[in-house]
Amino acid sequence: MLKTMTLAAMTALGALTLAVPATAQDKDVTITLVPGLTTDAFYITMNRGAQAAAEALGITVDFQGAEEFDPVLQTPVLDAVIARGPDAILIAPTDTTQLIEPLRRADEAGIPVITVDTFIGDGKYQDGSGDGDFPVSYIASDNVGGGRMAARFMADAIGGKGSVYVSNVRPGISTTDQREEGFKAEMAENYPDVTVLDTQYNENDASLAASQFNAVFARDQEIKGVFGANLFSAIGAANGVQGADKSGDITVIAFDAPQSIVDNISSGLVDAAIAQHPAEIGYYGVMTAYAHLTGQSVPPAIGTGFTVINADNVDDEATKKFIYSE
Ligand code: T6T
Repeated sequence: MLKTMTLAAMTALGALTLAVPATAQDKDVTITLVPGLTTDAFYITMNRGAQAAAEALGITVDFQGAEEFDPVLQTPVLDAVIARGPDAILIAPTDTTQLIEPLRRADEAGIPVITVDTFIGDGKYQDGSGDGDFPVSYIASDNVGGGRMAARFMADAIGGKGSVYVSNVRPGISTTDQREEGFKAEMAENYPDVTVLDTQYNENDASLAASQFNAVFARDQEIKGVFGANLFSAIGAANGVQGADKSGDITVIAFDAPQSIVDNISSGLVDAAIAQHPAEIGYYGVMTAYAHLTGQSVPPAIGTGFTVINADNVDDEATKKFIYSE
């Protein structure tokens, strides 16, 4: 086939093959990762995965965020990032609606947006519907499924009956809303003798979550369990149970796996932690951005995994890599 090609055709083909991958390879690529907050072991671990991908690709990923999980603080950080003009933005938006317009500014400036961990709008991107349809892709855990897993562990631990509640951050965060939704749906569908009491919202403050446990326990001494729907909620729930001297009597199921929660599993204070794979989210987030920047089509959503840590595997060598970095 090649032998019969004219010189002109071969030259044209050569020009074409050179032109296609030029976008990202002809210059240094910089991707900015904007976490929900900078000091959370979950996002620190996500950045570790993102840096591993950056190293593999020979590109730069920088990490710019606010110190609290708050859309009012995240928006000016994002505006400053947009002004610097990275090639792509990976972001964990801290509110499903309040980050839509700020992220639209990035999109309108020609900076592709990929959301990691949390989503904006309905979380279904590039399907032609909804206000927040423009991000290229969403890379995250299955948070509804994770909430359902938490409910099953809780129900098994309390013998399928009794009152429990969800310690959560605040409404409007896609991840934690979906975990609560999954938890309640699983209980309603499969555990009719479990009563889920009102959710306690703690603003991502573990101390508040601990004092909320005391208040709930003061009202209902028969309470059987708490589901801490993210790292700070879980730490607070565990501290509350320990402070009330109820370790072993009241079940704590944690979402997320910082070292302190893993230590609490070893001591018996926490029954199980649903560890997300934040490094995987960061790694695939960067790979997806790079694929998009180099002209590949990318899936609008990528689901990452979980590892459940409990008394059975807490000491296993294989479990260690799922404990979040600090
Ligand atoms: O649970 C994670 C993350 O998935 C969530 O969106 C916010 O809270 C964490 O960062 C843990 O603190």
